[in-house]
Amino acid sequence: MAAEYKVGDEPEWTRKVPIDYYQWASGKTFYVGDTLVFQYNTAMHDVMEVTKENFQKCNKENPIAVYRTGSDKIELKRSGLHFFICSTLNHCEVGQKVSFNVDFAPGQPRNPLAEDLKNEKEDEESHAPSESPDAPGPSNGLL
Ligand SMILES: [Cu+2]
Repeated sequence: MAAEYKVGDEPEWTRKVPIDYYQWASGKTFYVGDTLVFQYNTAMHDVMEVTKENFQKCNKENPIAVYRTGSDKIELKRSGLHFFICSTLNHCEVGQKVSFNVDFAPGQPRNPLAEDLKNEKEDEESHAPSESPDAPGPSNGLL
């Protein structure tokens, strides 16, 4: 089952409480399909997904995505590293930032999005002549 995580385990995504977001994330395993919940006062904070480089520098230019509802539910749709910061003033610099790795759950399709693309591609290809996968390849006789 996909899990839902309130980021930092605190009521709010904030810089006020000395929350160590690194510590929070390092004790968990995140899987594709899990959801992160960021709750915060929109006058004070927001959520930006950024690249690793921008995460390290607290660079707010060219974010991957920006969330501003104050109650953001972000589904983790891809595996690999994810980086989130608050773009307000110096909040990122004082520690309002979180990064973590996202894995595939055991038995989970390696990449649901890739599967969708693959299926679409196969649909297209089924209309065109293609090599039969059952046709013996040139090296089959040697194996
Ligand atoms: Cu903030």
